[in-house]
Amino acid sequence: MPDLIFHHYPASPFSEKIRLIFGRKNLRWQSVIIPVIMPKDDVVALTGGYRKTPILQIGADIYCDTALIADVVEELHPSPTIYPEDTGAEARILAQWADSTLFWTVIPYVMQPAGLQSMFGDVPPAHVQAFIADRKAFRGTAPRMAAAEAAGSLQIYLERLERMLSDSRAFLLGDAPTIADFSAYHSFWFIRRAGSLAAILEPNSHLGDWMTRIKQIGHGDSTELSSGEAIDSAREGSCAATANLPFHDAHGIALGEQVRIAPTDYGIDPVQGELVICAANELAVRRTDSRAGEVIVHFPRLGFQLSRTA
Ligand SMILES: N[C@@H](CCC(=O)N[C@@H](CS)C(=O)NCC(=O)O)C(=O)O
Repeated sequence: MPDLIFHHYPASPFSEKIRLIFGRKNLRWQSVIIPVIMPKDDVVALTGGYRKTPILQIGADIYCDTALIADVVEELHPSPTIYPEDTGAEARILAQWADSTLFWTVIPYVMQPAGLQSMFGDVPPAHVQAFIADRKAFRGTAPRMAAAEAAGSLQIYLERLERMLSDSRAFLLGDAPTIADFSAYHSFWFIRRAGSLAAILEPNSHLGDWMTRIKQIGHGDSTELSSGEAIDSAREGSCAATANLPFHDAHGIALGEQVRIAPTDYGIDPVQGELVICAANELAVRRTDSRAGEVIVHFPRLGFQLSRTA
């Protein structure tokens, strides 16, 4: 099996989603800790511009966005599945809601002064200011919910999920965890780190028990790798074959053309290269970096925009 090189940082909720999936599948993986704010020169050497956290590297293949990372991990290690035959489609839709709507309700809730105080208690003020400035630029023009709306909405979402779990179900869609559980969990994991604001979770005892069950899954078995070693591994590694995924045209852009791919929501830094995968669920470009050599950077189709470079 190819080595899984995971680029992340401990406090990242989306990284926690994938660390738990590694745990569920009892995997060994290599852990590269990356900076929390820009600059992220070693990340960008691999991705060509994409800066969100986390990314998964397998040799010279770089996978962006946890929706795609989860699919890649499932394909390599199908058992136990996180996309069961009977509930896989519901799980994906619930996961997409959790990774977008729920997550962007939790962020403004946690980023209130009380949450910031808990998370950055001992951090020098200059670092906190640098973090706030970085995330302001990262969000760009994406609308931001006020803390009061976030708290009110969160209450409703919590009650709905609590009701799903109270139906004597161990996990959101049945007896085993699916992608929906991992996607919903990481937002609540983030709230737990926000000191007194975590009290909003307390009335929901089924949700609390569910969080305990998910936490117990653990993170599998990781060993540390430096970002320089990861770049060496890309330069020395090979890329996976790209020809086996059927071409799925929605843009009138052919394989082999020079393109730009960027997230549609926030952190919209584009990646440029030669289009080598344009499949139903996945896009990828081949690009060359002076340090990482030739790499293929992969994205899910959902949440990304593809355009021809001028
Ligand atoms: N849709 C993305 C969202 C990833 C995301 O928003 N990650 C946050 C951290 S949890 C991030 O990139 N923050 C800015 C940064 O780390 O530079 C995914 O599923 O991977």
